[in-house]
Amino acid sequence: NERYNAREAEIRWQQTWDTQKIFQTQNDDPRPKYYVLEMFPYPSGRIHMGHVRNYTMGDVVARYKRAKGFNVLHPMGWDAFGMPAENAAMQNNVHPKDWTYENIATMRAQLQLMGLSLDWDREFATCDVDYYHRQQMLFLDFVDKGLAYRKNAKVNWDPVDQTVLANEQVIDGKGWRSGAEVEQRELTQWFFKITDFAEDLLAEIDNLDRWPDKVRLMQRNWIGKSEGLQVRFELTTPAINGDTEIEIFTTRPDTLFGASFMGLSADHPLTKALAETNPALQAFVEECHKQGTSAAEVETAEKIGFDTGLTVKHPLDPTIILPVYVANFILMDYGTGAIFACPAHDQRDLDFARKYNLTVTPVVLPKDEDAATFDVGTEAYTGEGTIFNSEFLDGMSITDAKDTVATKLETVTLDGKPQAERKTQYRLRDWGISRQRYWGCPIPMVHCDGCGVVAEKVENLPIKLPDDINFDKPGNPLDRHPTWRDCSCPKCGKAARRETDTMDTFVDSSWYYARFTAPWEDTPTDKKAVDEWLPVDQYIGGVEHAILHLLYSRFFARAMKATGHMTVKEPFRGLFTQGMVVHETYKGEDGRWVAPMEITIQDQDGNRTAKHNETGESIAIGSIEKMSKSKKNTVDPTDIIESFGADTARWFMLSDSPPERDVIWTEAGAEGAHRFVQRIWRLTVETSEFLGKTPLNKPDAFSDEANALRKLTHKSLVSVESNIEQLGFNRSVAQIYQLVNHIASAAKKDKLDKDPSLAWALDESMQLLVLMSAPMMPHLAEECWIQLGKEGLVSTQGWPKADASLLVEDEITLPIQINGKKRGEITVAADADKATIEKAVLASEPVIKALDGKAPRKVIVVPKRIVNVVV
Ligand code: ANZ
Ligand code: ZN
Repeated sequence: NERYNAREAEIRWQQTWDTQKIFQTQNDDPRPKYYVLEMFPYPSGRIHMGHVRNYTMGDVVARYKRAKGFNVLHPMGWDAFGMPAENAAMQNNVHPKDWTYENIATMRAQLQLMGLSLDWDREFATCDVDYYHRQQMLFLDFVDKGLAYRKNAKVNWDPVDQTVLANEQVIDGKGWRSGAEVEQRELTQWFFKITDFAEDLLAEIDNLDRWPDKVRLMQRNWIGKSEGLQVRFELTTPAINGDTEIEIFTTRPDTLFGASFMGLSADHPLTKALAETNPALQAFVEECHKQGTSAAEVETAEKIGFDTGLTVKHPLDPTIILPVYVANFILMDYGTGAIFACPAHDQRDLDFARKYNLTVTPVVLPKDEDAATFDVGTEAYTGEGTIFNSEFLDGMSITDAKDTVATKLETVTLDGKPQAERKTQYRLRDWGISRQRYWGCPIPMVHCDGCGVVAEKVENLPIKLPDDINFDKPGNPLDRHPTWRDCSCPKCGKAARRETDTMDTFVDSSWYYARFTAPWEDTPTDKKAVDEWLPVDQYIGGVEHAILHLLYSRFFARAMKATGHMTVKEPFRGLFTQGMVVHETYKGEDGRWVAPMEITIQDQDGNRTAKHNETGESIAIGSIEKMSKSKKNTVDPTDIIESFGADTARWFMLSDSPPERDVIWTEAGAEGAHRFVQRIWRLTVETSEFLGKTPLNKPDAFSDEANALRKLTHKSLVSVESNIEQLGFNRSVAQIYQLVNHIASAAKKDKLDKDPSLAWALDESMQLLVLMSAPMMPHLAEECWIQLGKEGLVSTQGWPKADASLLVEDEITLPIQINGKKRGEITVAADADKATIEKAVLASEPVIKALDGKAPRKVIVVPKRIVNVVV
């Protein structure tokens, strides 16, 4: 028996699919549409196993849906702008563009080896001028609608690299590359007005019922809606900087009587005004600015404060006077940048109060605590309870107290206005998209001395990135380019300068799914096509993109709707987040990481030891970790495809774990998958030899064995189908393993010679096996199809229909009870009548034993349920 040469066959089939263009999708097609999309890759250099897993899953869905009669859109592209290309340029003196397109070429070739049913005619990279040209058109439309705007914002500034850093690029307050202390600077930046959609983005999460719950929760938390009260506190001193009051935002007005101090952000206007005449405060503000800007950093930094000497009156009891501090844990861009602090019930306030010896008055009494003795200690109490120490609020629940305070302060007036106002706050901030980088989409705006900031004319687009740039100095090469910045003002025609900021790469990935629907269009979308295809029916990718990428895409859909580029506002109907690919780690005697390829593992009765292939040293087998270059525990997909073929890699990726969980890549597992590929091939060759290639006539009656084979086959078909529908690929795989075992036991020459009905059933089983495993192992399926003498390509066959008559269970198993206790089981025909069941039960072993020769007192048969014998 010749072995299946996967490599040879796979390349042959890939060529066939390609020349017949069977995965090319037309937009106007009467069939129902299905859009399946995997998160497109960043062209980092080579594909990794995570890509293999992601794209295999998408491909199974695409192939299956195609077989089910859908017009399937399954495109691929490249998320191609970003920092690594510039880093490569600086380190290896290669142009970011060359680096990127070379990586794309390598990775495209690697992906093509996987046999993915992609429409490569729709491929694009986000760094293609053609793509970013349309992104610039969108930007201008957003500016027009007020969805893109410019404002001052605090940024992390790296004084050595002379660049703005993203929050993730600041580590322990230092620039990730330069190691220099990062400064907070105010810079004018471009923003997208995502906050306009905060409520809608939040509300629509309820309808995303085909998204994982954890992702929906993360989206909700990120948007962070808080309902609270904005309250004005009157200063006891004359006006400062024209102000006679401080306005705060609180979500806990019920705790007002527990207030111990007021807190101002270091960037609060009042702080700024006071600092002008107070050098100590000025120094404190500068100290605060050394801290990172991210909320996480603010949260974890040690709480420090500065007593301004100012005091305010308590809004509910003017006899209570509170001191005003500037504190480092108060953000200027949330609420009003000022708070009242209630240390007993807020941890940050408590840490602060303990440090500066401020009063701590509990006002919420937990159930089972005594008002006289309750003390919060070092842990603020944030749970439920009854209000106490709070005058007229005493005895109320938190909810009632909140409402009572709000209602009361709404009616009190201060300076002719209500002292408080109910207010909804969102944590979500507008999206700052300015990057001082070269390798990104240029922002198509112009700075004119006469006219200010002016939008470039759409007919002057694209604003192309210059090719002749220098990375000899830190900072943005566009700023230093000798001529690129020069332009004429679109409004007055005088000499002007281009904006040199480029867009955050998250912008590029926020609408690529829409572009795929008509990537050839001169406009960003073809309205008809995009409305036809969107939403994406199944989106698949890593959970690391669960927040920003998805939120930005949801914003973009809404903004594109507002600017007339599409009608659908939720881009992804179904979302699936796959688990990671993990692998054992290995270390040499000197503690260095060693790659799986460098070692050989021996397994003696489960006791595994490893040796280095070259040095012979013994290798320590370590924990199982996410595949990463730093730990050397990666396996190169191309190596696997070269030794085993793509179908093996695909099959193994789907087989072991549920797709949402991590899958452990093991050499033994890959070999096992490969053996299974070979087994199917052997079975195909054998059955085709036994059966010949001429079609057999369907027999009028089937033997028991033939019937059993047919039943399992049709049951498997239904199970594989419903599991693919639910993305439970591992269950589909398990079902196919079971079916193949059964087929192998039937595919015996001696049996087939005697039983022509079994021969027909076997032929049917093989045919259905091939069709149902094709989404997972498409090349093998094509090869087997030919070997079985079938016509056409598997890839263009419809999904087979199971024979319903074979799906009904014709036998059922009933429990036997004797005097009400279960004593055994009996299997009878599903349609057996009471008399037949009773006869069979009385002849069964446990009943004979229990009766011991006597007659039963009573036999109760509940058909299809249970039999009870009373002795
Ligand atoms: C008094 C209070 C008492 C508060 C208490 C909490 C507990 P969320 O739920 O996240 O919206 N806060 C308001 N503005 C702030 C800012 N700019 N920087 C830092 N903290 C700020 O949080 C709202 C709560 O966070 C507000 O309610 C306020 O403290 C604080 F027992 O007011 B609270
Ligand atoms: Zn001008």
